[in-house]
Amino acid sequence: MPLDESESAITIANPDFGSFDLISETLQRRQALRTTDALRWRNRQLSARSLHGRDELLTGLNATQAWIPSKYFYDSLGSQLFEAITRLPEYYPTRTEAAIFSRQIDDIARVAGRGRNLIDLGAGNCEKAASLFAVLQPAQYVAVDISAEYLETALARLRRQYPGIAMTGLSVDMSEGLALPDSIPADGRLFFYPGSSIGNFTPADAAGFLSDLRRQCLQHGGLLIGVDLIKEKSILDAAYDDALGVTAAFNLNALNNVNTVLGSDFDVRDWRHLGFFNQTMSRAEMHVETRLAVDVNWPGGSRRFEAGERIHTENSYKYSVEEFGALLRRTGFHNVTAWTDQRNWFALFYASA
Ligand code: AVI
Repeated sequence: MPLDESESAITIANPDFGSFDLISETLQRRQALRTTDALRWRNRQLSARSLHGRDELLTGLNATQAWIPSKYFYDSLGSQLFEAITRLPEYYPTRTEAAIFSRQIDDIARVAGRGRNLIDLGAGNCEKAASLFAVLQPAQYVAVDISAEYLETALARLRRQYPGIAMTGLSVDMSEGLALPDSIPADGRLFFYPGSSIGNFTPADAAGFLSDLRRQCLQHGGLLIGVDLIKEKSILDAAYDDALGVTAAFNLNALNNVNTVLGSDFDVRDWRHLGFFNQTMSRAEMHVETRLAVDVNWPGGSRRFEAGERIHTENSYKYSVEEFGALLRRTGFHNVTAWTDQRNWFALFYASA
């Protein structure tokens, strides 16, 4: 299928949908609302951006509306809980994305191109990218993740399996920007960002991140990215508040991790998990809420949380295909192609740099 190169359209590669123009009035109104909120959250994050670890945490915990950066979910137990979440019946994104890959893999490889330098952002156990090696035949594989230890184990295994592919592991906290070393050729970079992790950025920060990626591609660069789509509230509510309570454990475990980093004395039994879809903001939100008034102490400080007070722990923005296509184009990408599942719950995008 020829790609649509016009500025205002996106090619939907699912035959169930036709090509169409973007940005209706409703979309613009929703975007404006989200931008205002995004700016508020962004200002909070920006003033905390130059801070790290303890200072960043203290800024969030002392804020009028307290917050904890979502990276604190991912200690070793948190990473395992997240893996468990991806297998829950309610958490559809992982398996829906995998189904799109398996149905559309030949078309994806044709559009994204073979023999590129595949840069896997948030690689984790590298399994998603490795499942594409046979079709994408990357010249080089670069796995980027916050956890160096996790990466090295995964890469050691992959190097034995695929001796013909040069492999590099980079331990980077992507919430602080992404700078790639010169050893990674600037030409032929294919960035791979699956799992809708882009949803954990505000739209404003997502735009900044995508522009950054765009700048890091020279000749023949591109981006293959998974994005969770807006859908019925009840489905999203369940995905972020599952019946087994795994997401609750994942959320509350952030408090344990904060205790480790900060030396604080959060008692998870005093807190309960909240996970729901905020339709106005087009995002799933997670919070922890106190069951009773509690004083939380840490070396050099403390804070009283009144009963029912919340700490905001995560936003997971949901987009329409049109909105995300527009975001890609605004950040300098073109030739946008999207593949969706039959229910239109999740989309995979390829965009040329
Ligand atoms: C990693 N990220 C894309 C997940 C999400 O859906 O936003 C994290 C998550 N939070 C609750 N469940 C899963």
